[in-house]
Amino acid sequence: MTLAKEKTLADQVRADFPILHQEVNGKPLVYFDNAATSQKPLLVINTIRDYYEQYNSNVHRGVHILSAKATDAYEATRDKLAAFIGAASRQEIVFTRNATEAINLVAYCWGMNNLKRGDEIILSVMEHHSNLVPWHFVASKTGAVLKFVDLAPEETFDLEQFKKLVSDKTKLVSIVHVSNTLGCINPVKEICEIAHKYGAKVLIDACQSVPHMPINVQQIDCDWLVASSHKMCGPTGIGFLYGKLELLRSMPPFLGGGEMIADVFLDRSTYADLPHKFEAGTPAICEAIALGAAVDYLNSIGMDKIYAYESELTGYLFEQLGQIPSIRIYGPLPKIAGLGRAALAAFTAGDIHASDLSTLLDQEGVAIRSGHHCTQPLHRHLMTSSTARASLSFYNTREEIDIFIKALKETLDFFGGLSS
Ligand code: 7TS
Repeated sequence: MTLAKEKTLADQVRADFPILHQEVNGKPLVYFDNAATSQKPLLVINTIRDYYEQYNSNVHRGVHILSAKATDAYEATRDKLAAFIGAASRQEIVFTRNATEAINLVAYCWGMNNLKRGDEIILSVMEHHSNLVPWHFVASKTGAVLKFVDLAPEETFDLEQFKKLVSDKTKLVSIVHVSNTLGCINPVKEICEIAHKYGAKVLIDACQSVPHMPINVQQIDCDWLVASSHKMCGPTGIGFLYGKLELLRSMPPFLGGGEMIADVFLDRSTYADLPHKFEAGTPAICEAIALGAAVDYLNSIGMDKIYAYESELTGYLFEQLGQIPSIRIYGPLPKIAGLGRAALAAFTAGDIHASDLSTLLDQEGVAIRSGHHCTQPLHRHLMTSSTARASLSFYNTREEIDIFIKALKETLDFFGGLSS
């Protein structure tokens, strides 16, 4: 008896992603740039079309039916997000433009108001520029001092060094959950526990974790958490900030204008309750509603299932890349990562420039990213100016990894036989 090949998760979902079914440079597209942005399923695309065709309207202001419908759908996403990340209250979810804006919101509304000369902010060397530059602003304005957690020998977050760095002077720890370059999954629960012993607040940059694994903010016990819709099957132009209720209450508004007020007089104003206090002006209504559809879509698959499938793909990717001797992958190997490893590999091959690798792979229909991936300090630390990065999602397949590896080997051979 021959058993039919079992359908993988990717086999089950690929039809939901129209963009994947095209040729690029005459070759079937292999989209391996998911850490930069994910592709969008039909449910999200149709939600956007339905909104503009059927109920485009401003929110929170009209009593007419279209406005009521738009408001309900917009606010429903807040409930969906709160449930998706395990928040205690829908008021703890603030819509922002993206994760970058969410970090800036915390930097301006909390950092600028609560930090003073000599206070310490702990970041790590693997942070995305979005989780560095806002703290540069805060440090230069308040006199707070930035401290950095290094890499452990396996190129993971050095928890032991963090334990030595944290002290009564530490007021904030702002750390990435999954590095977009190293792929390591950082021990955020432990980081929060340690930081809280010293009374420090913790912000988690969950851009690369929320789309790929189950997240529960109450279990992690972080004070804030940020993510971007466009990396989690939703549209661009919207992201969110989670913050503990009392903490958000204690923070002054970010931007002033309509939507965020209770009463306005000529010379002063009072502010709306959470979360509207932080959502000035007409928001990204359609984008928020479509983000709700993205959450529905991810839930319909199940984040456990997504994580398990992507972990299996990661194992295969590493097995295949590991057979090419000239490839140096940054970050931990999947089996020694402890907490696991995200489905991405940033790598170099001898002294071939990463952008040459990505350009030649593009000729074969394989989309990867090259550059510093907005982690320039990390690249400096690793003593390379750029890396090539293949980043996977649950709709990618082993067959696509085979195409990528074949194209990569051919590219390396083109540059002088570095494939074996
Ligand atoms: N934090 C991390 C860990 C990220 O990976 C990114 C985007 C951001 C923050 C910023 O997200 P945004 O939506 O506010 O721009 N990372 C990448 C990347 O790896 N390639 O392109 C964007």
